[in-house]
Amino acid sequence: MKKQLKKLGLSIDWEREISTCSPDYYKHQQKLFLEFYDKGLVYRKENYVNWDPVDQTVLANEQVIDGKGWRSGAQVERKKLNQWFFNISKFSNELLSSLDELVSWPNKVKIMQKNWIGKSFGCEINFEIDNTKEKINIFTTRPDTIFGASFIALSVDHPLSNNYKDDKNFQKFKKDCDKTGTTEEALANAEKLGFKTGFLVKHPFIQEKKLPVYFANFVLMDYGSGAIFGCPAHDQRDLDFAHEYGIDVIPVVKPSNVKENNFKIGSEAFTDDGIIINSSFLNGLSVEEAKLKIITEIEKKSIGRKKTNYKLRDWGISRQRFWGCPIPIIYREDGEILAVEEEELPVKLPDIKNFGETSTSLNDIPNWKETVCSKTGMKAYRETDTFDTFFESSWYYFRYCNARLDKAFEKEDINYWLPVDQYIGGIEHAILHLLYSRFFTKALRD
Ligand code: ANZ
Repeated sequence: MKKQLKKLGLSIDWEREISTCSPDYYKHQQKLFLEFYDKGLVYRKENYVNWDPVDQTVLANEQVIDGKGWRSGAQVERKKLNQWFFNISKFSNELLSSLDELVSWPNKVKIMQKNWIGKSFGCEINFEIDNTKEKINIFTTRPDTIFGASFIALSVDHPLSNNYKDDKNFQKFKKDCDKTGTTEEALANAEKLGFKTGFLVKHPFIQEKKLPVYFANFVLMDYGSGAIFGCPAHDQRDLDFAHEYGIDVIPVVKPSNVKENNFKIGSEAFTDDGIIINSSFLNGLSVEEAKLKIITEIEKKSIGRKKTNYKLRDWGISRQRFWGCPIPIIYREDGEILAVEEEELPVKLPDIKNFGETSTSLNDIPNWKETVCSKTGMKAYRETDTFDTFFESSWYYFRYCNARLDKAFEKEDINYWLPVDQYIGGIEHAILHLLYSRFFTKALRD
């Protein structure tokens, strides 16, 4: 590539050339990671991932095509793995509001980022479980449809599932759900699966009315509270589910130009704006008016409150492959998880010929993996996952400002050269590289 660029006669200052795969570059990156770790911007969590059972690796959402791995064609599964995360969601609101300052950015990119961050206004409502003191907390953006609620649906990982730990039918149901993948799109398009619990909840505004509680495959645990009230007449997923399980469909919004008696819900939910019907004190209001009124009532009754949610998830940065930048963490035999001492950086990759032909995991190299804790002399092993390579591209523009500096970068150089005048890259970077790099700048500032 370099030869070709030279032949093209491009006027490039090769003094500033960097190689992100070289320890000269990634030693700074490992240090940055440890600084983020110190400041609480990095954490480790067990989380569901897209798992390709043939290639034995995690796949990003973009690498799952129609539920199958892009390389192997294998059915992707939901699997729980311990992963390292950057706390990018801490910056959701700032990443959204400061889009306005990016006056030279293409509108298309800004809109994509806005949608990806996905700010949702709505409210939380607590539903009381019948015959117990327990409550189920749900998140909704359509509290105006509360009188059309006909069931509650929970994620299979909702805490209430503990009641079904030993139930064989529930375990089988959960296994079936694992085959659906983890993306919102996959869940929306998948066949709707439910498991009926023995619980009923009380409707907060209709006396004596009780709603059945299901576990359902289309409810995500890591959005809102992992629980919803279903209003089949006005949400397509809820409607598909209701038809599958014989649940009531109660229309509570009608188009303004159609008479109430003539309005019927068939196989399509009505999701447009309209006039509220069948809803006691909300009747006759518009959707927006009804939202405000019902939230006031909910807050008055102390059964919930206004709530803003974001779609943006934390950035999972662990990859199960040998060729990335090693994550500078050790696991000590006494169970402690420790950052590698700064003097010991960089943690380099092992130099092994033909590596990757039989295994693609550092986990298979015992003499690299096994180490000792320099403080205590106790045995330890290294983190064998490597960083997502988007980490490298999250800060190269800082490094270009002074590419031979001992430390990662210097404020003075950055203030002189940045921001970037022109960026050339495909639209596929809109919600990846171009979002991660904005997060990075803000995190480094903090
Ligand atoms: C009742 C309702 C009635 C809803 C209706 C929609 C239409 P956004 O934020 O735009 O995605 N929801 C909430 N948490 C969920 C979860 N963890 N997994 C799956 N779905 C979830 O939309 C929020 C809506 O998505 C919420 O509003 C909830 O369904 C559902 F006529 O509540 B709604």
